[in-house]
Amino acid sequence: SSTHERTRTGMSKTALKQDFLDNLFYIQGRFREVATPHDLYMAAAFTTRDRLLKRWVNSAQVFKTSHARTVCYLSAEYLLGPHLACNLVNLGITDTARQAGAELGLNFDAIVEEEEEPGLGNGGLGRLAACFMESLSTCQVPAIGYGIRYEFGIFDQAIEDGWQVEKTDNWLRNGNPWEIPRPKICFPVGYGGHTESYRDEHGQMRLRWQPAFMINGMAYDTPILGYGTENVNLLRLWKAEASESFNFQAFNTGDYYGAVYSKIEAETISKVLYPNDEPEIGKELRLKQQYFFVSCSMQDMIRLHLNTVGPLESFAEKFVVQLNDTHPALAVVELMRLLLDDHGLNWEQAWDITRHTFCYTNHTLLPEALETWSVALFERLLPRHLDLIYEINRRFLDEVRMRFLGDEARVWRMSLIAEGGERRVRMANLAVVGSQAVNGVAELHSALVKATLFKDFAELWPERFHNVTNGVTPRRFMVVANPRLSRLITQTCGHDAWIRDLERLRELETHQDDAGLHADWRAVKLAAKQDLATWMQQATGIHLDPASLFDVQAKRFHEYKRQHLNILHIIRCYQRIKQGESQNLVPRAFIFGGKAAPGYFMAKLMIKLINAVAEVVNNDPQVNGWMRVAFLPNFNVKNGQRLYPAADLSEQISLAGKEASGTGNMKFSMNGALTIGTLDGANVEIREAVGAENFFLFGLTAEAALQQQLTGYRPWEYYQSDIELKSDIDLINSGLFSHGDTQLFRPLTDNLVNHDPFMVLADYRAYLECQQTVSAAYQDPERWTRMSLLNVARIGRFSSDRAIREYAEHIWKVTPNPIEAA
Ligand code: 26M
Repeated sequence: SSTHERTRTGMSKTALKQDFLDNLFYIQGRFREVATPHDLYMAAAFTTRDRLLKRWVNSAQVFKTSHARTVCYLSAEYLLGPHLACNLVNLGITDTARQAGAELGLNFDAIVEEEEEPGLGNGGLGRLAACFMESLSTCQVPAIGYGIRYEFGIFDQAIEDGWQVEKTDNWLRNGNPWEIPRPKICFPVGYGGHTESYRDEHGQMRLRWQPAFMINGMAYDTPILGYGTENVNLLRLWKAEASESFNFQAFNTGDYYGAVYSKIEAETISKVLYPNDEPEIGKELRLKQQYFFVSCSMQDMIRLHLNTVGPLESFAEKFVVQLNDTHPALAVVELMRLLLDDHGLNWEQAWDITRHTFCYTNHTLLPEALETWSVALFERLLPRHLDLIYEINRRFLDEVRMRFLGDEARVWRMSLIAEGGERRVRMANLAVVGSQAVNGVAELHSALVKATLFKDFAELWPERFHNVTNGVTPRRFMVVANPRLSRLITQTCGHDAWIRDLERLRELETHQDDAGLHADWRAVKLAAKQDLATWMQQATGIHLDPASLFDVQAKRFHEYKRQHLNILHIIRCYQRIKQGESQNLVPRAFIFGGKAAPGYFMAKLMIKLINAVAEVVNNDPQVNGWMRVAFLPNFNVKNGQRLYPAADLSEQISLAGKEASGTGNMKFSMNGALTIGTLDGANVEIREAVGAENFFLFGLTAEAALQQQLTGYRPWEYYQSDIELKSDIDLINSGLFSHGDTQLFRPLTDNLVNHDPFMVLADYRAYLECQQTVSAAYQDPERWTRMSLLNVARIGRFSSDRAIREYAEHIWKVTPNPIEAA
């Protein structure tokens, strides 16, 4: 009861109301009558944060004394999305907070809507890190997430004249109530300079690095609470700052303005997130960023270890470090440097610890996406690390030579340094050599990792390779994004245990033919579509009919994801309707969302084409009863949460073998969308889980695609022989969608006809035919509803809780560490 509750931590409605008003007054300096929507949001956020902090301090105290083995997740990206609604769900006080708000005369949804999301990631890889942090806490695994506190996250996308325009994401402008600055948790990070030898106190010759300049990394901590647990883990993001002593005294005596300039220069290191699919940009600053956060994180772990456990010999028992792609792979070298140069261990000791500390996840096989750094850049920026890489490589290649006598071609392929042409450091090889476990993110992807990218390594160390299929958190993507569906599921199952144990959704199967449930299920979907239509109308002015089939493709723009295959189908529908062949169609709303890397011309042209086709289609009264095309601007976590619940059909149409996993596919399916997809990434496993009869499959297999590429793929033959395909491409070239400009989309159409690296034309016919089976299925609402219901009932495996449990058991060897309420 409220009278016994302490202020700031009480969970009753009375306590929430009182503390909300207190926070409004003492933190925002406002009272109800003059508070802005932002003031109200801040007061709600602080009221929620207070409850988190109590659990956090409690968790920290327990972990400190229990010496629990701790997972450190190293990721250059965390695409967190808004915190408030998810934290309320995980605290279990959403309804109480809503009532408290109502009694204060506040609009709860408007307050939640006010939050500006931290978009510190590009797409799948960054969002996966965020889902994993939430599931680590839910699964009660002690963990720290380390990353960069970018001042500007992923750009905001505006659409002007159909083109993508990038706007800076100034997410910190109004303050961030979820982070706690830790000015005293601060580490020096060096760059440049040279390596020198010296004699230590025992007369031993040793090496050390004399950097040319130093900066500091300061910690900003965000608490991450699990669902229905008392466990709170830590997300620790580093901000770059000038190191005062270095710049102001040693170098810039008397040069005040020079000192200020070097301060600005230091701070640029954590200034902005880079797009991951930009061909060649800001190379040097990106390497500086990677080293910056890796160095701070490893120093922090060593500090924690010395403060709690003690001797560094046991470092790998206390910590296991997961490398989220190769962006943090320098951590392998940095830990070696710290152990050797700063803590006096010998090579064998240091390498043994290092090798047992790291694990590495690969997220893509695309050759253009594999990170390499020129040796020259490395030498200039990180000379000591380059020396260490050479020594790691020398010892490693000796091992290869011993195993495969006389196979010098293999040695070349496996070397950490690519030779011939400009010499480059291969970060993926470094990550594999420095890790005890390597994993792909879906079964197909993990198999391809072993068979192609890391074939030589899998032959040398077969036991090192694993699969852990990705997952997503049902708290954000079901409970928060789709409260209506969540309520219906809870009602139908008679419990809400599915939220923590997603396999229990299977209990819905017993109701698969329940007509009442079917009607409710359709009503829930319709309401979500109405919400999206309302939002779309005000965001774009485009009217969507909630009765039509919502056909959605939302993901980063990339040729391999084949948004242009989807556009060709739209153009085909348009032509069929114009020609009076609408008999097999159903009314559809084609909805797109996604950002293109600012320097990726072809991806930006795809966005322009969608908007160009939309303009013609949406203004043609002859087809408007049948189709609409809409581009939802600025697809991010928040907008994703509007989109997933409203989708009937989820487009997962990448060329087989190219999408490592995909996670949007899981989010759509969890919300009752059916998938049209290729046998790529996690689609394969989703189809197995939900049943082939509840999944619209089309297209080449990864094997067939590879085979056809090897024997010579000739896209123009498809173009010449399929008259509908030819007419769709010709219609683009006719200028119909570009006010008569016949050249605008030429780079795209020429590429398709002449090169088509992702085999759009090879899969065109199969895709159209599959879309016809979709339309037919949609015309039978009972059947469609049953399929939708079975998708949800059988999607439990794709919870990120399951993924985290697999990492914990097979890769990290950690066990849950439940925290008791304080
Ligand atoms: C780089 C340069 C030019 C073109 C493309 C790239 C590029 C492509 C992919 C760079 C990085 C890429 O991968 C990073 C990434 O985000 N991978 C995604 O990781 C998700 C989580 O595991 C998976 O679900 C996605 O399938 C995978 O694409």
